[in-house]
Amino acid sequence: MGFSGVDYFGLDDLFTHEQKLIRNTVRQFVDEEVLPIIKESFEAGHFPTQLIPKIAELGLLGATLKEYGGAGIDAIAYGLAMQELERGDSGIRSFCSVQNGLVIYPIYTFGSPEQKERWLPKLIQGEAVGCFGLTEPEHGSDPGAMETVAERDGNYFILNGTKAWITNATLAHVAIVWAKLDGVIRGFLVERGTKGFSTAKIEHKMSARASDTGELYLHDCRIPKENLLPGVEGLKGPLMCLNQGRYAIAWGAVGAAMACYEEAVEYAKQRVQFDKPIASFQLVQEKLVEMLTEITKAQLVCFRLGQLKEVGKGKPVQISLAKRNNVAMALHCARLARDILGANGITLDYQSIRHMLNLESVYTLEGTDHIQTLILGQDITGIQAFK
Ligand code: TGC
Ligand code: FAD
Repeated sequence: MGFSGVDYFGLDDLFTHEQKLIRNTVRQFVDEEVLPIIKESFEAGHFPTQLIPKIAELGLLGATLKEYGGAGIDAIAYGLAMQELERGDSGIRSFCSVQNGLVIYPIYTFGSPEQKERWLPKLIQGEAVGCFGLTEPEHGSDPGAMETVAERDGNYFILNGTKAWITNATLAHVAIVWAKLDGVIRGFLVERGTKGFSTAKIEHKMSARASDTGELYLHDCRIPKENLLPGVEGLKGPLMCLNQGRYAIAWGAVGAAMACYEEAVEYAKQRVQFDKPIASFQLVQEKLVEMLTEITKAQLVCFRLGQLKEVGKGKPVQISLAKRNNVAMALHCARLARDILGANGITLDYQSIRHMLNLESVYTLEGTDHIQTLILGQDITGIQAFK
């Protein structure tokens, strides 16, 4: 039987017919196409590339765009789709939300007409994959200190630097590379095959194993001057992209938590100890109540955030609150579920440990839990505590 959802507060009554249709379609895709293969992908440490055409066919790439072949769905429908994808695995949501928020979004928002024509249709149809190079080996939470540089050379730019921990790195046909030009952060489109540009997979990860994570190397990499994203200067360019990515993660984390909750409830009802299902013990019930309560609160945060985003009123600080709360919530739920499953909970025959391990990455990426905390602290007090 497929996943029937977790909806304790009747949120389904608030979703439109179209939002539910999209959610249910992605839910079915995850049940039929992701869950049967994800254990092998995770164990092998490979992103299941065979899913890319199907993800594109579902309209999940460029999903909120109305142009260039995008499906033009609303912010809540998009959030629900991310929720369902991450119910399958964080790696599937990552693939999709990086392609959308960190590649299609900056090309659409900051790109030239020629850049849009060249890349958006292919990225939306899943014929091309993109990645987003902001983090460097020595600069993660503080990307403003990046060392990657671009220099002008006639009709070209020469790029030098290294980007680390980049999702979709080795799959990507095009990388959005953020680098300093005359000391100012700018975005550049670097195409695979360009001399001086190479990528390598990061091996031995114990988290996000079904996601492609790698490094980008730029060594005297010469790109045409037309590959500069003309529409933005400064750190606000990549940070605007991160608003999109963090929004997707806030919803995705709910999906991961739902998967763990469902698994824990089913397991607790059938697992017998001391001649009783473990679900009959108060300590186990308390954990299930904690999970359901936290999932419900996170769903309400997402729903309201989605409403605000749809009318252009979602503030970056509200997105930070949702990312921070929902990822910590999901990690907590995954650990509780893993505990309820006892020893069985440490095997990949169940989902909770996979989600738990993935969520350790999600806690760090797109701005760590601390960074989201300090973004909110600054908003509350007016005092910046990063530096
Ligand atoms: P700060 O001086 O605060 O800001 C620089 C400029 O940016 C503006 N700004 C924003 N604009 C849009 N959206 C936001 N959320 C913004 N936050 C700030 C700001 O107004 C300013 O504009 P202007 O015009 O005055 O220049 O910058 P700071 O250097 O003090 O840094 C602030 C801080 C620490 C919050 C920021 O650097 C940060 O968020 N750090 C975390 C880095 C991060 O999140 N990296 C993620 C990399 S990508 C990734 O992880 C993908 S994972 C794949 C997956 O999703 O699975
Ligand atoms: P650091 O910044 O070194 O932080 C280490 C610790 O110090 C953390 O606990 C942090 O919260 C804390 N800390 C740092 N500064 C402060 C402070 N001022 N106050 C309090 N605590 C602080 N990046 C990309 O650009 N593109 C991608 O596609 C991408 N995908 C990723 C995929 C995965 C699976 C992972 C794990 C990471 C990915 N990242 C990507 C990188 C990610 O964004 C960074 O890991 C993240 O921003 C944190 O940077 P860091 O790992 O260098 O940690």
